[in-house]
Amino acid sequence: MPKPAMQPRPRPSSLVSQFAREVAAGLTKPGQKELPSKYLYDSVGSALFEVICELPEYGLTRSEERLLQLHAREIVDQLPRPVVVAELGSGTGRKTRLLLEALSRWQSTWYHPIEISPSALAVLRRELRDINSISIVGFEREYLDGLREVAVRRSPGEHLLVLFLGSNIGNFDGAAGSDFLRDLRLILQPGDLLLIGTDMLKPVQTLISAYDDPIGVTAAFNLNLLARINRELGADFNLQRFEHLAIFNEVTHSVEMRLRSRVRQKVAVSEASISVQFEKEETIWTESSHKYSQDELVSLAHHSGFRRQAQWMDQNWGFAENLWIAE
Ligand code: AVI
Repeated sequence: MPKPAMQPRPRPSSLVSQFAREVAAGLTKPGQKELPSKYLYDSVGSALFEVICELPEYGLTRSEERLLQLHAREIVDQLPRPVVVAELGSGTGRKTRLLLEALSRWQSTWYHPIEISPSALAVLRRELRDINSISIVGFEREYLDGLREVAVRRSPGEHLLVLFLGSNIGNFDGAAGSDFLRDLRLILQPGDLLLIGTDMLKPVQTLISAYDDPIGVTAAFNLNLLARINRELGADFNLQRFEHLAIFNEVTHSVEMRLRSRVRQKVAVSEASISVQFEKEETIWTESSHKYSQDELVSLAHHSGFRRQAQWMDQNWGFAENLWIAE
């Protein structure tokens, strides 16, 4: 496979205007107002998310790390060789390191993080560069665009392992999660693998504490989205007039983060050329975090064109690492 040093993203005409368009669409939508959760992660939001992962109430990240600490070797033993690794959304690389170190014991490996944020890619390259026999080439792309590039560049006989850790799949709303996995599967060849982390259903109070922590880090993470719109799109959200809310939706099995207006108010977003009326207690839906059951995982794999090869479960928190093979 030809190995470029770095694959920067082709710049769309204006990223700001895409942000402005999506904010305008979400805030002027009839009925429930919404903002896309991908915009939670500017540099402040990403830093706050790192803190969330350390909170005692948010067990998800530690749970997955425990699983990989315990089972990375077993996971690697299940893989065909030679294998190229692509990762959707890279995080800090702490969990990925566990897998790459196990892999590096039996082959030299190309590792391709796919990530929209150039700074996150740079951090990852720095964090993982000391692992023996691992060559890192990042792709500054949307997930599936990046994966397509990795897939076309592989050499004949090379298998692909896609990492999609951290239950990031749970942040796709409703059917979008399985649609995404089906699209992902279409990029792969039979026998390629997907290692996908999923947070499992658990008692509602545990979930609410995880998404509405007592020291307010998650609240800051959520409110930062409004602050970001102020900074980047010249809006005049008064953050004191909104509050963070985490609710469990019993129908969709998702924790929903919302921002609730404390008062009746009007907000202008100058770059989006809109002025939005909020009623007292009206909410903006900012993120859904789906929680899975075992049955659901079986049918999700099946409907997206995979077969479950293995699963490792952390019973302590309730998190599953699933290895699926493309059929
Ligand atoms: C990134 N994602 C899997 C996190 C989650 O748990 O859904 C984002 C998050 N939102 C609030 N806390 C954490």
